[in-house]
Amino acid sequence: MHHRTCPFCEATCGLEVTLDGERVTSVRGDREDVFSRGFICPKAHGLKELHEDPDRLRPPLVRRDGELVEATWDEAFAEIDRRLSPILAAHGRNAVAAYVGNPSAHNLAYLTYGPVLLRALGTQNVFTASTVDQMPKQVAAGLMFGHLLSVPVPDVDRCDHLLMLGANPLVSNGSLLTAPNMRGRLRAIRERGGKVVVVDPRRTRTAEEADEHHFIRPGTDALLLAAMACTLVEESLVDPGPLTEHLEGLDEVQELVRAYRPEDVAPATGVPAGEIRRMARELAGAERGAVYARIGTTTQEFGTHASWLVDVLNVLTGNLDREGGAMFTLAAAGQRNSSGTPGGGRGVRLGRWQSRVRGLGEAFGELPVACLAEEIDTPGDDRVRALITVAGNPVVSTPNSGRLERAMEQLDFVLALDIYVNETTRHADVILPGPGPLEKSHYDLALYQLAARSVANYSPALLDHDGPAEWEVLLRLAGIASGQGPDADVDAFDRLVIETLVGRELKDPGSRVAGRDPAELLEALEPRRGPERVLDLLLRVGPFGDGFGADPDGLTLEVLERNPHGVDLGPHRPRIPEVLRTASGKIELAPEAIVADLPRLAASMERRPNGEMVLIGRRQLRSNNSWMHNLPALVKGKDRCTMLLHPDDGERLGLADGALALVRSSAGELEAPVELSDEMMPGVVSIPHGWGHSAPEARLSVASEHAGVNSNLLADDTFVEPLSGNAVLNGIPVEVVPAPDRAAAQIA
Ligand SMILES: Nc1nc2c(c(=O)[nH]1)N[C@H]1C(S)=C(S)[C@@H](COP(=O)(O)OP(=O)(O)OC[C@H]3O[C@@H](n4cnc5c(=O)[nH]c(N)nc54)[C@H](O)[C@@H]3O)O[C@H]1N2
Ligand SMILES: Nc1nc2c(c(=O)[nH]1)N[C@H]1C(S)=C(S)[C@@H](COP(=O)(O)OP(=O)(O)OC[C@H]3O[C@@H](n4cnc5c(=O)[nH]c(N)nc54)[C@H](O)[C@@H]3O)O[C@H]1N2
Ligand code: SF4
Ligand SMILES: [Mo]
Repeated sequence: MHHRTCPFCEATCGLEVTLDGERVTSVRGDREDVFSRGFICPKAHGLKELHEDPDRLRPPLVRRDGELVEATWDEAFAEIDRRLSPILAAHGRNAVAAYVGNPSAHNLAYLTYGPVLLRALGTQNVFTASTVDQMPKQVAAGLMFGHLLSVPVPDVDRCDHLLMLGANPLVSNGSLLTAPNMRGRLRAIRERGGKVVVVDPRRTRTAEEADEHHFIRPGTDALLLAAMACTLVEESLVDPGPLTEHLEGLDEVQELVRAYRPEDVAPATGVPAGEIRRMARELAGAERGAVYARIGTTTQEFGTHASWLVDVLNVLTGNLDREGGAMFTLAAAGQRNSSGTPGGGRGVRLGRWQSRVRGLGEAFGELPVACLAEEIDTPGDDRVRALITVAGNPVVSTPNSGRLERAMEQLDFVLALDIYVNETTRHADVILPGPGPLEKSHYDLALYQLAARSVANYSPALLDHDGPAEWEVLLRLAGIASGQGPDADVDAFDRLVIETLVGRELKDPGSRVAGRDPAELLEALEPRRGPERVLDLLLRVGPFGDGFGADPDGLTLEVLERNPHGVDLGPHRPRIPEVLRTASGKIELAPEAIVADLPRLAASMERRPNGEMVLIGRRQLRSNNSWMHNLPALVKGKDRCTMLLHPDDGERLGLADGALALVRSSAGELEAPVELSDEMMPGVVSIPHGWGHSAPEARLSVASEHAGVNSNLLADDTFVEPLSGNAVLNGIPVEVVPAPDRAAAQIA
């Protein structure tokens, strides 16, 4: 019996895995896990199938005579050096783009050593899944609190009023909110007399579980939230309490939101004014309330405004940074918003460079992925000629997939760090697979920074991996990228990495080990190597750590090794003002960049539904973005890639249940089977993302049997949210008609 953390989503559930040799005989929830207490979802069983999947790559693949064929690791690295180095030499660093995908955020090796590769590449063309996801929230948090990871999370276990917009945690299992078993946690709110309110254009499972659900027109959350804030101001319900002395711009923000009266936003949002006012009053009246919003509010036209207003409401109602409200987390390791001097800083700087073609601004070291295709297919000396993907499937996951698909053909070299030949990696010249899920260690370095409590749980690798570890692969690639050839001395490189991290820590005036002797710390970390050595360092200098001897009872990696069910470090405590890193040392309630873009939001108040349909996405319990559809247990049953539509719309558009619809947008078109359901708001259709597995040459024997269509053929790469560069994936105007009848067309 082995205990480990599930690596598939943000919930970090504890699993109990039994093995018979190399074979997995069972996967169950770990009842003793300090955080998940036995909860799991159906994807946990995917662990067994992923471990066993014959399509999962083991040795590297290298393209020879047009075919991807198996190669040794040394051959693969030699090929990368042969192909990549000349491109860097002839065309410069920006000729190589990197795309880092979602599983990287769940991968200890990628989190710790991925940045080493990116630094060695030295390219400004860094793209990640963040700009098809949460970037607006990070921009808003950065501007308000001074750090991109100062994203408040709802204190779900202590709040008595939770307002959720654009989130479906009963299916997604929570996002920017690590909290396993959200169904149980939401029920507990209701059982203690509290209230759960959901705002979503679809009556989701989460909405069904709530006390109250409001349909909203996609893309109008910022208007709704502003109108709630307006209500607080008009009805003298603003009460930030002890936060007041830490606020900058309180008067200004109150003045600004007055322009969004509930009566004026109601027609655009579809939420009646009386309901908006009541929602505001109830939030203000709650003892411990929190507003929480997720991807439906970030992957849309006013994502940064919505993200900002969520926390404006949390502040105006006095719920930010208080127990049961929206709180700042404190993770055991690598808490990114805790370095530097507490209580102030330099704030964030956005737009330090621009994308070549469209001039979109950088945010936190990356460019909007909506630009990737045009950076490749727009001629110019400095165009992108090579692409490295790290656990990402941009051909399915990013907007205007059709264009990116064609652009991939124009690349001189593609390297993929991936475990499948799929829609993206089929274009690769070299694929470097990683170990299977049981062949590597796990620690949720990123997600614990967004958890509902402070928790730490480490899982060692259970089985040996035939090949180099992921961190060694990254260091060898970093060696190639920095011109040292394919055979970098990994040990020496790793030594440099840890020395750099130790050095940086010792120089940080806020660090617990500031000024200590580096040799002493390095000695104490022996004999660990790689991510384990980095993790041990981060734990020990972290807020619960042993401080390298300062607190003998504190955390070290060894303590976690002795506690396979994890260590619970307690609920959150208020962190203001210490957590702030803004130049003013205050919470910036009216950041200049956001305020400057308000006229765009105000203008949207005049919009009215005009009979045009809009497209949104949806997540499904047995999917995980684009890549778990090759696991039989997760795709069995009837096909799920359907277009949901309200029956009244079906009747109006001549679409019966099960009929095939043709859906067109400014970017492309596709056909999908119709599923009529009154869970949809009239005027809105929903197609899940992550499908479309019919690409030639992909090696997905199971997924190709349940191919579905790729909804991102409809997302327009030119439709981005201006403040963050995030793609608009929800609220896409579409035309929906019955698909032409092919049989009839053939006869005629
Ligand atoms: N229309 C629409 N589009 C969306 C979204 C939406 O809601 N609607 N959601 C967006 C969001 S939130 C996200 S996060 C993105 C996700 O976008 P991506 O990160 O680009 O896509 P994934 O589907 O997560 O693909 C993960 C890739 O990693 C590989 N992989 C899995 N495990 C491992 C591993 O252990 N090692 C390695 N090396 N590779 C591995 C898989 O084979 C796959 O190729 O999609 C976005 N796209
Ligand atoms: N089973 C499963 N779990 C997952 C994933 C998965 O693919 N499958 N993906 C993981 C990833 S990468 C992420 S980022 C998280 C995301 O986690 P969540 O944000 O909880 O994701 P969704 O389930 O897509 O919920 C988004 C909701 O927003 C609604 N929505 C769409 N447009 C709007 C709008 O304009 N306004 C409002 N108010 N609502 C809108 C949709 O109807 C949907 O119910 O999930 C993670 N967990
Ligand atoms: S909810 Fe997420 S972490 Fe938990 S078992 Fe399911 S996929 Fe794994
Ligand atoms: Mo995501």
